[in-house]
Amino acid sequence: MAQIVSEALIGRLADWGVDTVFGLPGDGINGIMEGLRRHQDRVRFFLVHHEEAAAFMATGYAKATGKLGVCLATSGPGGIHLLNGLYDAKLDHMPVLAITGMQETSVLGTGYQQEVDLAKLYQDVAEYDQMVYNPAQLPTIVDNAVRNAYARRGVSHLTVPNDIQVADAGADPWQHVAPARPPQTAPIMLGAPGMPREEDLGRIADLLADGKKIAILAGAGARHARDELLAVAETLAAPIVKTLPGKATVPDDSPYTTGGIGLLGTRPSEDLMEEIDTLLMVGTNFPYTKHLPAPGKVRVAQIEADPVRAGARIPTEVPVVGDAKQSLQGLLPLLKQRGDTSFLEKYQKEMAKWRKSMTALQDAGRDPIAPQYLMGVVDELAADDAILTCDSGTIATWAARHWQIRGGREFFLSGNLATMAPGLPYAIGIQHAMPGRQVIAFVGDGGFAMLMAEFITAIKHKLPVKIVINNNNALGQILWEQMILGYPEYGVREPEPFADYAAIATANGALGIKVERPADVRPAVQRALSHGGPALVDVNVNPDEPPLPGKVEYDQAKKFAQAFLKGQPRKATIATTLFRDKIEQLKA
Ligand SMILES: Cc1ncc(C[n+]2csc(CCOP(=O)(O)OP(=O)(O)O)c2C)c(N)n1
Ligand SMILES: [Mg+2]
Repeated sequence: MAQIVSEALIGRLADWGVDTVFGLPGDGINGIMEGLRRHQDRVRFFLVHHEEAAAFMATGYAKATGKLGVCLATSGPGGIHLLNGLYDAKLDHMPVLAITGMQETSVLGTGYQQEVDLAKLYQDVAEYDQMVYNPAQLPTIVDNAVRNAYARRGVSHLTVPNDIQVADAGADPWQHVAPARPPQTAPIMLGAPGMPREEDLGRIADLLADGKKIAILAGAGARHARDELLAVAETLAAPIVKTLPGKATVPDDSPYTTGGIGLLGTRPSEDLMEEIDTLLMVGTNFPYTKHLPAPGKVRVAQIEADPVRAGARIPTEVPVVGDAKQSLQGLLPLLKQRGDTSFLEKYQKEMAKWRKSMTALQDAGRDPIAPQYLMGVVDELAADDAILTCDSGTIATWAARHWQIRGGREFFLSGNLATMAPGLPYAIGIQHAMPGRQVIAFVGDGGFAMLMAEFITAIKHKLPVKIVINNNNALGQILWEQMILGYPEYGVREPEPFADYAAIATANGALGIKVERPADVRPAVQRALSHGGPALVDVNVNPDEPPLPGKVEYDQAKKFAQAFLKGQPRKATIATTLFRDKIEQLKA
């Protein structure tokens, strides 16, 4: 049997080490499906229910493994569905390849059924965006797409017309007019060197030597540099602040961290940012600049892998281009050990207080169930190397504060796109890549409902993911945002009764548990975590529990009060919850 183009395409992906393609077939990719069928011993086709989820799975897979994630969708609607997941990859700098189908070349431009110019549509999302016009472009075009995704840490897109998909591989139908041979490359690439220039490291060391009150801000780009971060923090006696995507950089109980930053961060981190004179940023492009020191107030050094982003966020005296781990390794011998640890100790004391006040909110006695308690129970019962995925919403605040990184634990969410719904598909993509790990998705009812068919995907693929739904019957995050803006909430609560998502699990042969009473939370989570297959715990929580910032500004409190005056519904229950939170924290 002669090799077809799609076979060459999939074979080349296998040569690059691709083992899985997440996708959903259609008449625009039947040829590519045949390529996958012929290579099924090398590359697994992973069937999903929605292409958006396929793109999230590929992104989650890339986030957890560091390897290229690949997703596949048909022409027109399928390609359109991929986009949100692809933007998640783009904004969080993950190597992902999207393959789409295209109408056959003879009808292009005629308004044929499902004709959407996907190369044009993907122009903004993709670093490398190419239609295949001629079988002779293969497999070089695959090499270029993969190399671009890795090197530029982003999305590559290949769209292949139907007729080309099934053409003979290597066919070259036209007369050549260019002074070039048909392209031929190899499936190899070498990443950029990670060690910065000696003199750049020296400049950071000098800047840090002058600092009296130093903080380190660590992001997702420093996830592989835990030992080095801790060693630098110890040497400088400087606390480490973590961005949310960088939560797993160092353990939450480390004496060297003040935890998160921003709206869902900790109060000590906020205070620290106000007090420091020197900031060392490592592997982060933290976008919420209001939570960083005002421009000119501190001296800044930044270690960043991408020259485009080094020094791009706040005025930076010493931008250094390099890999976080290697750069810190190179920097360490240049640093002098600090004798005076009083600054660090001050924040260690603040953190001890903060931790107590957070634990106080994990109150088992609250009815309705406190979301902090739910997250606290998951945290307590999960394995030391569990992977938690999360959605955008109040859940991100509960996870940021009550999911503790320890041991080999990991944490993944949509950091920069902050989209709803990736938690479940991330968990599936990651569980597929790491069958031995405990993978838990902590998601909102809103985010879960968007892509809930993928729980059926997990059941069908026999993936033992654990889903915990923080069901507040609302788009909770937005409710609080509206109030902080000074307006009463509008259009953010679902009509009662609360939906029963556990029933979907049970009806399809998985473990599903609906929890409505505080006393049932612990046994339910315990049962789900020890269950051998996929499990879903759907917990009705208090819909009136506000995710307050670590440090409430006067203006925020004023706006909150204004919303109350303008007719905020459920004022009484919200006020009671707030009051109880305060009392618990004071008692602690
Ligand atoms: C695709 C998408 N639509 C809308 C938003 C705006 N948004 C952010 S969080 C949120 C609420 C999410 O609700 P849910 O998943 O139930 O979580 P909760 O905040 O209630 O914990 C919304 C609507 C978004 N980030 N992404
Ligand atoms: Mg909700």
